[in-house]
Amino acid sequence: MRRPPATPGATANNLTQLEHLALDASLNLADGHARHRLSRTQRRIVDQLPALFDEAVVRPVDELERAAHAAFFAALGQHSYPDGPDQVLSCYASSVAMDILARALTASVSSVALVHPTFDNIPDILRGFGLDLRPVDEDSLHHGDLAAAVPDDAGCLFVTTPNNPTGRVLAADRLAAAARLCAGRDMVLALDTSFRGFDARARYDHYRVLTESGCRYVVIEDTGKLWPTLDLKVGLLVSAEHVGLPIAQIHSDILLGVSPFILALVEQFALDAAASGLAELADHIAGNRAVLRGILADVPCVSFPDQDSKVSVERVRVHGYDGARLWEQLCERKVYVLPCHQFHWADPGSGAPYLRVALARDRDTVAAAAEAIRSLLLESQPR
Ligand code: EGV
Repeated sequence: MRRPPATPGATANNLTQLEHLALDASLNLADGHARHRLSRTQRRIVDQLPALFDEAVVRPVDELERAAHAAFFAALGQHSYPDGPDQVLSCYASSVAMDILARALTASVSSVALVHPTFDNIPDILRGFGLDLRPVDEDSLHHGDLAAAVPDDAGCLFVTTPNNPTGRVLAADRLAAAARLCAGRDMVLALDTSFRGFDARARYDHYRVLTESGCRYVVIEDTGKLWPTLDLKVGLLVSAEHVGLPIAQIHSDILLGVSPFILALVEQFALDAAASGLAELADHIAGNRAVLRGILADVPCVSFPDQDSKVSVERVRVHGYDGARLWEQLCERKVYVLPCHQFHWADPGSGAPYLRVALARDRDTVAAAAEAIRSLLLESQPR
């Protein structure tokens, strides 16, 4: 069931509730899920679904799961991923992996240092299990003294990389520094890498860096943002052998395993991604980003703060406007994007001047939404 947004503003709802409102709209640029047309080679996989189903019936589940994991990690450059017992756990979605991680953390951790801003379901899930949150400004992860930026009473540092919505990628040397810091303080280092498929700079071998540091790491990987498979997807919960958290136990409380059919589908899409799919996807997203920026280029109050971003969402800065008010006005015109207050989970006001526009859509959808945003901005006054 869809719940209408609470009045007066959009800030009373979480981002997913706002995404829900948009699900059946033709101009749905709200959620970060992949909703563009299948590529030619992806279409060929979908044409083979009955055969894939039959294969999933007979192939041993353990073998299917290993094959899906191997194909996925290879496509994303994660060659040193751990393959010991329970080190890669498949989940229905990355949010389920997040939920399991949060619950596992409560066994020994009371506060989490979390990147700010980031998608709101991460702080919401962590808080939901009673964890205290300490914001770590995104900039301070990338430059300057990391030890000073990460509160030393936190038991876990959590970083989304590439970040959602900014697209910022933690470089290898900064990941190594974070991993060393966490190893030295015996903190858990947790990463959400759901958007790494969009950005080659996020595809260096993270597991090599993490393993070399000796830190207790957890990584949440995701197929859900990458491929337009109607939310047939898996989230992977990956952890160091010595992570010291009851992750496998809690995973087994929640599920026995994901569907072997979906694992078989993930294997095929990952093989396609490695062959040509990631490059095609990057081109498609870059083209959509150029269309959005081009159509809004001459609107005086608009700028694009994430110049380097390659991920499938784009922030639009609307100088002098309130993003929540614009979001409402766009909803009235049946154009759905996201306001950004909720991404700024520790300081919602700092998200006010931004909208987030999803780019994993067909080109004409992005163009039509961009035209609607342009018209609205040109005819209305800043607040
Ligand atoms: C994004 C949807 C959940 C989430 C969307 C997302 N919300 N899982 N509560 O998948 O960027 O739109 O991450």
